[in-house]
Amino acid sequence: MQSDLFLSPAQGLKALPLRDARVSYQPDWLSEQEALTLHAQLQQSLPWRQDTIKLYGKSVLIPRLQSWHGAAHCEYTYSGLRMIPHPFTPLLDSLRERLTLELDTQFNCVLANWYRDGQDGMGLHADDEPELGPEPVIASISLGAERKFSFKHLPSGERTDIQLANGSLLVMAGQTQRFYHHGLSKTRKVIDGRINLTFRYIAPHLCK
Ligand SMILES: O=C(O)CCC(=O)C(=O)O
Ligand SMILES: [Mn+2]
Repeated sequence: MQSDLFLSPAQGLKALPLRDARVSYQPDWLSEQEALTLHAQLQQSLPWRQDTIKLYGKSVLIPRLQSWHGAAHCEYTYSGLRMIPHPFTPLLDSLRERLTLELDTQFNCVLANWYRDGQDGMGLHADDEPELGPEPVIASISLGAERKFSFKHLPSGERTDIQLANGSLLVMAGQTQRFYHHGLSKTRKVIDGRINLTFRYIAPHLCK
């Protein structure tokens, strides 16, 4: 059983009023300066790659750069892309340790996304790959430019938008991935970069 501790207001996380979901948010998990420093360090040090996916038979570059880190068994298939993990770097590991302590939840992999400006984004999707298990806890840290993050409630089509601040933490848990899609829409208004880290747990026994 995953703990409910991460919803504790004492830690600064506040539950968002989304039905059928468990989502909580803290705008200032890191200070603005810490977050900008981390953004610069990660931008320089991670082995970023820009993958291509097939769309209607054509190869297209995905609109962001990515870097996948985790335990050796954490191979991850995402939009048809098979990703082999790089090891955790000391920086990523220190964030993982803090999240584990504060959320009382284990994480063994992290997807880093670098959106170079507002023209980069991520389409609506659910993080519902079988290797994440039925009710994954996903801890998402935002560094750099503030961007609009959207939830779409699948049964009703209702959309809820939230601005993800520099230094913020968003936690999705419970049935969120079953009842919602989420994504980061593109915008001409944002010219600065943003790095997002989504920490996850892949159970060894659920790997193919
Ligand atoms: O950049 C974000 O805030 C979202 C990233 C995301 O949904 C993902 O990596 O699956
Ligand atoms: Mn996602």
